[in-house]
Amino acid sequence: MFYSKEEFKENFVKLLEQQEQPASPKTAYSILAGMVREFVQRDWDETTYLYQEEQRKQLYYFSIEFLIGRMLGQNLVNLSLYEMVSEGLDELGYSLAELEEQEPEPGLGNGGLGRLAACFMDSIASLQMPGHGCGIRYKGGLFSQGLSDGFQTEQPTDWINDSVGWDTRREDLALYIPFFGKLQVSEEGPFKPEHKDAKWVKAVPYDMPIVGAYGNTVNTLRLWQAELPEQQLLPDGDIDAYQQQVETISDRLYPDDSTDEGKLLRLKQQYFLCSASLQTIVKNRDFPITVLAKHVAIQINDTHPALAIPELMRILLDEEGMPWEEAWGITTHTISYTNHTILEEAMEKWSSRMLEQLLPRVYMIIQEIDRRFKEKCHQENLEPEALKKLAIIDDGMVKMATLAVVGSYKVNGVAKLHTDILKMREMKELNEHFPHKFHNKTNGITHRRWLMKANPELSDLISSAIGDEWKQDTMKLHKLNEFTQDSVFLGDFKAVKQQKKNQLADYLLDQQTVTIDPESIYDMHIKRFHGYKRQLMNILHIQMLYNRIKEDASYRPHPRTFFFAGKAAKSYQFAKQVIKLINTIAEQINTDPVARHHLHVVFVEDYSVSRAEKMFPAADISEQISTASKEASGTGNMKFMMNGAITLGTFDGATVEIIEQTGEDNAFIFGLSAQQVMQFEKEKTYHAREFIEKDHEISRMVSELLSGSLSKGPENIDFIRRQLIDENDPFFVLKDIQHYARTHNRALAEYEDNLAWQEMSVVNIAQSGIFSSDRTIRQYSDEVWGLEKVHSK
Ligand code: DL6
Repeated sequence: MFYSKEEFKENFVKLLEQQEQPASPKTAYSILAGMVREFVQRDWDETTYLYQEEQRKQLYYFSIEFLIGRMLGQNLVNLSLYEMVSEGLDELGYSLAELEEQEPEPGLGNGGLGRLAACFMDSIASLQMPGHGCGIRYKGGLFSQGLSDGFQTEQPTDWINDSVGWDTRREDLALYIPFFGKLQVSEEGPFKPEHKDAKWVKAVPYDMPIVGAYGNTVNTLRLWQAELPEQQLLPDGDIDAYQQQVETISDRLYPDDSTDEGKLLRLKQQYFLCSASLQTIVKNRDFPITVLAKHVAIQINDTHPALAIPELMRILLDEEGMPWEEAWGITTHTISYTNHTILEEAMEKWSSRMLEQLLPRVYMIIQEIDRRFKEKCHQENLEPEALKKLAIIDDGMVKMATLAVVGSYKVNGVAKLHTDILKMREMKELNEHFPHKFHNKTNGITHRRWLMKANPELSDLISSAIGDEWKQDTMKLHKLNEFTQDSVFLGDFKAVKQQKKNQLADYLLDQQTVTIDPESIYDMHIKRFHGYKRQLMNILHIQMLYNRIKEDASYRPHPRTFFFAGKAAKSYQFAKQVIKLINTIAEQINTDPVARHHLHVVFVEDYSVSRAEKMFPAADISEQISTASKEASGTGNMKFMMNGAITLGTFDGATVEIIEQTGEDNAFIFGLSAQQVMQFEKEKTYHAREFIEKDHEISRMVSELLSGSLSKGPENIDFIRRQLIDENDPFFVLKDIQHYARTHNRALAEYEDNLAWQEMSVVNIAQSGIFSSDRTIRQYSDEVWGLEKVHSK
């Protein structure tokens, strides 16, 4: 333990001296992380004890992803120890920033949904609420991305072997999960199916402390690891092969599910998470099972943990011996569901055959849920089309979103527009059937990581102007509105922004040997690669700018650096080709003797939480250019806003609400509205070819693209060609690109007026408080979970 700088230094040095000399930064990191881990242990034990003592309702957040990022720095911030430790280390000749870089980063998520789960964990603990995460301890997180000749490369990661161990193995809490086998039902006595010849997997929990700020609450993130069970549960045959099969369950995040084998593994992961987490909740309770819903709330983060519904039913029916109606009542008062996407391809469906083979009893329960629900719907005299939509099992497939809605007491979308689309289109029939289930909870981000930790310079500046209260209540950031005309404050803000831009330039010089002009406008498009996120439109627009510079000697715009960062899913060829296209266009522009003074394209490799922390604070422009109606919410948009970047985007997802906060004068909005997109989709009246034929600039750029000259070979753009031409440009790139170009021009002109730009930035920060995940969590707690704050001291 350490309560002062001197005490910290003394302890640190003592531990350091026990190591080989000179101690490497890695060793120094491990020592420091170990000290912090020990520091939080007492509060963690106390929080756990208090939860048991006070018998308060507990939330369990089930998520297949938790993109938590590095822990050391964030824990120090939340413990209010960051500055003290940083100074202490400085005095000992170490740099805290350098030690933080030694921490292996657990990539236990792909993007938005996983990072949201991590922000929620931070907010729940910081609001001193009893809420815990349940996930999987993937040995290899998301692949690490590299570039080879402009193509994405993928290398496996291994954060566990390299880690200091923030998590603790809890062998005492291990459980067993059955897969495959068959059901045996005895002819006599009550219906009681027995699961025979199952293949057993041992689930071992690893608990990670989630350190809340401002108090002493330390909640738990429980990550399950799959292991070989003990002798008596082993199947006959080759044990080594079985061990390998078992361990693959927690081996990789999101196995490639383009094959049946991949699908089966993914389904195993989902059941493994749900069964292990539910078994622990039920087993370790100290209240009668009949009042489960009073003591426990379970939030399922998208449909990946939707098997929690039939699994809880199984436990209540088979293990607790309850009648169906009672079990159903408890289940549907305990579980609630968040939807994160309306994209057809992301709506999970599992083959009935596969489910039945892998989880015979669970499938039987799903069939019964479906049968009973169909029976109810039939009584409503609905049209056959509506009945089909309401079916859980349809055409040999189980629709997980429908199962999730039917089995939950509340269902939410993640931004107002997204929830409206769910209610009015994607889940219209379900919403009509359950009019009180659907509600909106606009996402949020933890300002403790995305502002206080990522941008201490800006945090200090804000506090110097309006005091510190905003850290506990981000709505207090509103007070910054009084400073939007204050030239001294605006000047200070500009200096901070410049500092962050310089830091990023230094970092990228060091990491990727790219030289960036810190005086240029930093324009950033950082997120997963996907057709609807329209990285393609961005790079094609850049090519149009390049053409203009080459053709028009009077066109010499203010220097801009266009940053791209993000990963493409391994099997998503279109997205991978967009990455290649960006890199070849970048090469052409960055080496052009004239253009390179005005445009610079940088692809930041291996986007991760820690890289994001360096990028958001340095941005001037936040690219939020998804096809309207397609982005459920977005959370990068909020991270940019909180750091004073100006949104250049479409009216989509939570960007709509960002603009509601800032006003259109403090953002740059363009493009089709969600209504228009949906209209075009319905009426099929959009014809991309017209834009190619009629617009000279588009025509030129598209023929360059299709010739393969921008991508070093036509074979490198065949998926892009297919989407843009054969599939008639489903994301309206060519429809929106000219409006996008004009909007960029507007932004550029505005940037020339320095003061006006700083003013817009400050308005953005001042209005960003509502996007703290603390607000989101309060809303979930008040309107869905019913948690109470627990004072841990
Ligand atoms: O809700 C978090 C995040 C949203 O901000 C993004 O708009 C959305 O794309 C993302 N969804 C996923 C996809 N997962 N599934 N299914 O990450 O969720």
